[in-house]
Amino acid sequence: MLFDGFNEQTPDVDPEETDEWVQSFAAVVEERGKNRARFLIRRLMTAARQLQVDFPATVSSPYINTIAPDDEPWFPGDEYIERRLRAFIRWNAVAMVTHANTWADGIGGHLSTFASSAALYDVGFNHFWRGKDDGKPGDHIYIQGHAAPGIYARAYLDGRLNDDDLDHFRREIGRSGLSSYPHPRLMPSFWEYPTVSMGLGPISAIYHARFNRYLHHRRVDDTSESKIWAFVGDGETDEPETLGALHLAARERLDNLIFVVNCNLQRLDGPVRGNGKIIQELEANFRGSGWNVIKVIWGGRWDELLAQDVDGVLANKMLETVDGEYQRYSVESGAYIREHFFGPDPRLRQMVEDLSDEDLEQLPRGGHDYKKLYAAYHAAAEHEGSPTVILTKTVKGWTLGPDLEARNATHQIKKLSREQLSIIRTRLHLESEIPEDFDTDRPPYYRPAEGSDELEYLLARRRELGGPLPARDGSWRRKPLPLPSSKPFEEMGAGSGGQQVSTTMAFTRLLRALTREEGFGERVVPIIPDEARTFGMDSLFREIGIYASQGQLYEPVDHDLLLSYSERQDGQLLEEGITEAGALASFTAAATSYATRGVPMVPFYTFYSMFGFQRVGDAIWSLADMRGRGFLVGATAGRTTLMGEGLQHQDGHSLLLASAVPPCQAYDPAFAYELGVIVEDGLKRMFVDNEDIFYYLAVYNENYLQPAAPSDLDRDALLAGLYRFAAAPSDHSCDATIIFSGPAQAAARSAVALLAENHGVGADLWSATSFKALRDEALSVERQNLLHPEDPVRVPFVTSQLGGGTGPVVAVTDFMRSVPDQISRWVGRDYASLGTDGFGRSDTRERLREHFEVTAEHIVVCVLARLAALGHCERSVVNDAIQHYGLATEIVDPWSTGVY
Ligand SMILES: Cc1ncc(C[n+]2csc(CCOP(=O)(O)OP(=O)(O)O)c2C)c(N)n1
Ligand SMILES: [Mg+2]
Repeated sequence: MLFDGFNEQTPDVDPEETDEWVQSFAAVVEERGKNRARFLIRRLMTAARQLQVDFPATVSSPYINTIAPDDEPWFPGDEYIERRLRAFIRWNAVAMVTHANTWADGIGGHLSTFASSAALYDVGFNHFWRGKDDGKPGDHIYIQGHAAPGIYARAYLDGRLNDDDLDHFRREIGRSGLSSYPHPRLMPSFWEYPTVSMGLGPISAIYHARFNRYLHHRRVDDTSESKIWAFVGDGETDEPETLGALHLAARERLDNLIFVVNCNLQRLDGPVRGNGKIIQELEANFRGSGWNVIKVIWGGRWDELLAQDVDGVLANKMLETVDGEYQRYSVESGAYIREHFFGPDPRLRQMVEDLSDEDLEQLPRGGHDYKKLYAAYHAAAEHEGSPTVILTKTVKGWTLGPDLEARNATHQIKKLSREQLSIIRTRLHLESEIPEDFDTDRPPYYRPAEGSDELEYLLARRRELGGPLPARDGSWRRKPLPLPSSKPFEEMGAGSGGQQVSTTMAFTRLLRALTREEGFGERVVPIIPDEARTFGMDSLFREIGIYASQGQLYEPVDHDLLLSYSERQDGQLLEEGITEAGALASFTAAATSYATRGVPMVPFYTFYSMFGFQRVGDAIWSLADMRGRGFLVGATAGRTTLMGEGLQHQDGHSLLLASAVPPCQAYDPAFAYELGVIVEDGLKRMFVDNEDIFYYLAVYNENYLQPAAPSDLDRDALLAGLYRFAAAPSDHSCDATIIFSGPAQAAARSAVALLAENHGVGADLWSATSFKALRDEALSVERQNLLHPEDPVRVPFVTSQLGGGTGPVVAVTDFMRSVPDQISRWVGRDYASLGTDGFGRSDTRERLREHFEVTAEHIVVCVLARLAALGHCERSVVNDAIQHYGLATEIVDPWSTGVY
């Protein structure tokens, strides 16, 4: 029994009529076969649509092109010249990679990805993608990372790269060479979007398209003329990030977004879906998610065959054949294809009777047929109301000859033999351009002469479309960003008076104040993945509005409350829901808007610190590559400060992970005024000095009195990572120094008092706002001293700061000890650290701090132990203190002690 919720529960008003329809359908199946039956159902559905009878869309269609030949628009290009140009580009890409691997065997580079997608790019470059001339931002193109050689090869033709540049593919040290993949960090005026970490390109493209809408709806920037085109590998669609946000694109009706999936049926090791059909699978996924799907499977020469397919047997065979077999047909002879594809069914065999074996070998796939591609791109660009995906079938390694085309190893082949190169030369009809006796190790590049038809055509196409692509550098139209007044930062500097406030609350206050700043406020982009209430940010909902492309179509349940949930088309807050990957992609779009659109935006993305670097670390790396600017705010930080939540939530290592990301400015402020100084300086560094850096700020949820900034605050030292918070109390027999970060300030301050009162030790107190900054500076000084022995020796900042004190230095933070240990080499004094290594636990703050041995008493004992080790006091003093404070001495968490 087949259950169908609709049929089961809807009364049949005319069972007789229903029966007639069902019987006739059964008769069609019986007499004319299943293909005819399928055809009729599809026709009925089309008719229903035409008569405006709503019907849920089916998720898959036959394995043929979506656009019928009769519906293809006229192709406006010069086919001959375009094919010639494509041949030059193909050849130059091969020559460049081959040459690189002669220079350094094993240096790598990819041939087969671009070979499969050359036409996909050319049709876009020649006919669709708008450049950035005349101060326009143009279209945004996410290029498959492994197709980079082909993009360089085109830039060589349009004159942006020369022979020397191509000779420096994958040779970046010493001279700016061509990066292996799209890396804006390495080629900042060329590449815009790093795509080579699979999955990040597609999700970034989706959120970028949504961010363009956001800019438009908020009237910050007119984005109506720009489309986002994202090229995706079919293997890449296995990444959860690739398909994970499709629903958002459909829900937001992002018709400014076009995906092109290069379905060459192969990934690195072998077939993507040998036993299935990746195009059909993706069609169902995209259609089910609400996308417009255009399939470009067959090249033009198949049209005649399909036109003869009155019984639908060819379409059926196409549908039944699995991808593993299609891959095989790409490498087999025409005779084999005749035998195995057309052969088994006499009707099919007859269909190709007049075609030679050679003809059969040359029945191309849709992704190599630029007219089919043109039709698809045209339809996609015109489509309204939803995003479009073009699923296009290609052959991996196309035109690279029998050793590479569709071979399982093709992805990894980097260097070609003379014979292989000769085959390509012939296949591309380059006998007159490339001499027969070309140098195998260094095949020549080919650029048509100035004034030649080909070059003129290529340049004219790009001129018409607004200049060459890819190109990055928003300075061509940069809208200035006026900085906020000093008022919001002065508020931070004033402290919290008698009120106990957490640094998260202080941050929220600062963010709110920044959004109100005349001229600056509108560029602030607060981003939250469904945790606003946790961070006390729900106050922003009503005030600045939550962005919703359709506004608010309902009256919210809390409409009568002051902080009601307020969605608006011009809302400023991006409430992303539970998707850190999506929120980070959103942040990336905002953080790079200064370059991609010439409109600097200032994103503040606030998240559970545990679900930042650990969860989406690769996306943050990509943000760094893209030279993103903005503030990542890791809230509820600290392994003991976030009490109750336990092992999965308590973060004691995000600062360590942040320390691995070069441009990331990782700060761990203890007080509101520190936060204010850091943010104020950050805005200046990123948006006035144009430094391509971003910030990571750890903020916490422990409430305490926020002191006012000391009148003699050394701002430069605070920003450099370490400043003296308090001098040691006077009248003591021994000296020591205690360094704290973040909420460890309380224990550190108490420890100072205990040391003075109970042990006669005077400790001065320092706040370390950034161990990363201290380490980075020390490393550069160290290098300077190493390689410039004749120059006066320079002293790292951290050494000079602590050098004035005596006795041991003890650092304590709510992070694992590796964070403060980053500076140990340069402290210049006896150095020990306390921290929260190991897994978190659910308990109260106090008990957690006892467990991790970071209480004031533990700090005291640590200071005494170091003093004893230095011979400044008796060892018995330490033992007495342990007894006095009742510290546990047994091992309860071997992970935190380093036993393992
Ligand atoms: C996150 C990530 N994992 C693995 C890789 C290594 N890798 C590079 S290319 C590739 C295969 C790509 O296949 P597909 O997406 O089908 O692209 P094609 O080259 O076939 O067009 C893999 C696994 C990567 N670049 N990124
Ligand atoms: Mg592939």
